[in-house]
Amino acid sequence: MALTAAGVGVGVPAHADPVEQIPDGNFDDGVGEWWSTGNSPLSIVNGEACVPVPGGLVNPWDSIVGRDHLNLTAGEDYRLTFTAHSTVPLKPRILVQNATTYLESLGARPEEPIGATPTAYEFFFTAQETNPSGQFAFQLGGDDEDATFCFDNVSLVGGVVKPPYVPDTGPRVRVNQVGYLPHGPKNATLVTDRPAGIAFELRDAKGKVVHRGRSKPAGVDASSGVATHTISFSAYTKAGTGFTLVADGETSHPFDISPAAYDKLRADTLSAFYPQRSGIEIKDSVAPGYARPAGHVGVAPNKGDLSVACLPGTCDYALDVTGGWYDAGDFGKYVVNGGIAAYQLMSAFERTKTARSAQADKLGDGTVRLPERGNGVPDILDEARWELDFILKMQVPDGKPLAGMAHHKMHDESWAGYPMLPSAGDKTRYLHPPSTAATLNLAATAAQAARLYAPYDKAFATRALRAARKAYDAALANPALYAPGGGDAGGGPYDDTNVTDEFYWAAAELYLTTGEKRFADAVRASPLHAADVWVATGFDWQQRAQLARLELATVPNALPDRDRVRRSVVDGARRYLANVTASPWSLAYAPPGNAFDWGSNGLVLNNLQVIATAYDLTNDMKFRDAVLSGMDYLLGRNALNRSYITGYGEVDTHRQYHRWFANSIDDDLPPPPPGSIGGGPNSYASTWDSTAADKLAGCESRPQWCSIDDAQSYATNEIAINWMSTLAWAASFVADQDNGEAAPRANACHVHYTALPSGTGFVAAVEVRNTGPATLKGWELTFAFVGGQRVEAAQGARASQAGATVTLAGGDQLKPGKSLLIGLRGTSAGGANPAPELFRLNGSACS
Ligand code: 9MR
Repeated sequence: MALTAAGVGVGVPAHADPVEQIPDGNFDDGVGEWWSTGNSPLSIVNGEACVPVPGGLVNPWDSIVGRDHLNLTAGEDYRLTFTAHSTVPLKPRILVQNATTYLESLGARPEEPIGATPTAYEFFFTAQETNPSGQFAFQLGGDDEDATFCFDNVSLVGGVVKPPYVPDTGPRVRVNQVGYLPHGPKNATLVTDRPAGIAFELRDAKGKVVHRGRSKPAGVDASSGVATHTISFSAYTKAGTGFTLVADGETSHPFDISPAAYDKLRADTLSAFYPQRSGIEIKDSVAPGYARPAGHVGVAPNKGDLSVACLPGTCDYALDVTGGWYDAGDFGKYVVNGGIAAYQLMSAFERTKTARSAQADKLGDGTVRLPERGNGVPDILDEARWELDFILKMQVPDGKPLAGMAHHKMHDESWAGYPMLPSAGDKTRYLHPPSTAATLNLAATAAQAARLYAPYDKAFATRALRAARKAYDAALANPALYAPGGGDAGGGPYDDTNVTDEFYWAAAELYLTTGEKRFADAVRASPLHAADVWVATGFDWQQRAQLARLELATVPNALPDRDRVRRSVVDGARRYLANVTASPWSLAYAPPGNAFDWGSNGLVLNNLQVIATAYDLTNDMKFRDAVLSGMDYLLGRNALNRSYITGYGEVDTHRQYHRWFANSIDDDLPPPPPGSIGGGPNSYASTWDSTAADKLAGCESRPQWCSIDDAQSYATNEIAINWMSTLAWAASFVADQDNGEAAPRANACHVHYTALPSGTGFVAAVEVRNTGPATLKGWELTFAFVGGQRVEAAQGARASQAGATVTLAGGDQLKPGKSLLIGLRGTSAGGANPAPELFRLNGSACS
């Protein structure tokens, strides 16, 4: 097994006399037993060994310098140390292996390239066999440029056990390393076991103290296992960059106080989906640095996805299932996880129609780096469409057994190599049998899509709704087809044996889109409709009842018990808010038994979505503040002092587990795109992946420590679409909060909207009252339709419509206390035609 550890630690001697295996490693007496390939002649320069490394070599082993005759003992622990530098940055392979069979006891690369500054390196490993013909080697080939590589003080000592992994957690003052909104909450955490509060200072970029206060002791919380104080500096509201907090002799990482703290994050997280796409060439012009050939479009060595057969013996057809997003760092595509991710992007968009603080223009066309930019469709919908088209392709065709159901997933027959570009995958891929859960994911997301895409692509909306209905009926006819659990070869199981929640969610989406009694009845008959769904574990790909509640609460509809539904969301949000308040880290997640699940970062964010929705429903600032504080945890205010979002924060996570963003393993590959997020702390990690087993064993008692920024740790550090989608939702919400000032109260106007069916369309009366103190000279009323409605004509206003958004304008004065009546004639897309609930008069929200 190869273990890497760059940088120098202190070995713990296990035997009195560690035996030096490389006595000629300091080159005091010349080259000794060292040898090198003919193209890299070894010479001694200033007491060091140096070799020229020609540029343009194909393989690492095309230039080697090494030493044979190491005497290794199986099972014994060794420490390898050396110093090295190079005229051109190089990441050589560092090997201790059998000189004949090449069985590796150590196979490592330095984490960062070896550059001009002589640097000390240290690696620990366990010998894989007893053999007197062990070999140490640097394999140096592969760079484009000629280099000179020099090294010295090579030592290989047996009987030295690797010291335990201790992450570098930096200063004990922990902040949101990205920033705080000027008028938002500003909290930090000080790691200290001092019994009483102590003084802290906020310093500006020049080091000047701009604010002072005292910390509050907060005890030892279960998630971190460390003693903390909390620090609040919300009273300071001036914008600036490069602030630091100083307390207990420690200075925090720098951060900003800025109204724009989250604008870039909103665009980056959404732009990170494009390089995750299957079935399309990724263009450098769209995503600089991420160009790669299309994956899985039938070009060798790929085998797929144009005609993918079922697992042998499970069906007699093959489907074109090209497109969609790869699930994570693997090449699999799974309907249930695609479903929650597509839902979350569509929900972030739909929120612009219903939430007062939402900024629709920030999610419009031209806001995200993707190839469809400029096509007149909001970019976030273009991105979600990439997945929706794939999900629809997973539906069993008419005339086949289980027609209308959705195949659970498709993936390679065994795990692909790591790292690897999608276009290089050479495994056979199979469709796995249909499942009720996947089918209901198709029904729910296709129904949601039908109403959201109707203003932009009627044909797609119609097709999506037809597929959704067919899927829902197929699921009713096959209500208990469960995907098998357990370790599948080549893909994750995403198994789920309770689909009552998926039924509830699918019925809710179908009801919201169609308004049909059948679906309203199904919603109200669901045992989950009145149940307490706000479990401490939070919602995820397996638990969806919460999505039904969030949707029924926020998307305009005529459900008789809608008020109760809304109250239930607020009740749930109170619970997650209580987590934020109780945690010295403002952590929104407090799972039962302190057991952090796989992808806890996603669960933190899902809980923040619930809290944010309560803010949208109530305008109660305590919910909004909890979301903003809740983001602190992900951006560095945590036990590891590390931001989980790539490219954000002083110390960010950037070595996530991912096959084609694995720059830390292969520098021909890019790092994860900015705005990426991996799973994060996972209490069970050390029983899953070997990096976690090696470095994180025992972390369960303080789960915030169960995470490592290592490209081998899939259990704690893998990027996945469902964690990206929840970050996208939350990033959009927090970016909407601008400088953090309380939203103006919606008391300047009141709108009453009533619609009646008429012929193939509807007529509506819109009464607008100016309830503010000022006379409006010229007015403009805007609102968005939930479905495919279109205004055909208006009386009493000039009407125009872009996408779903309607603008009604007039030149008359509108005096305080006076009303206007506008008549509308419109066409509905044939679905639900609920009254819009969010109106803005001259830009301000009405009540
Ligand atoms: O996030 C998933 C987690 O909830 C499951 O327990 C685990 C096992 O089914 O799988 C996780 O998802 C992985 C999926 O199975 C395969 N693609 C990568 C996903 C993230 O690690």
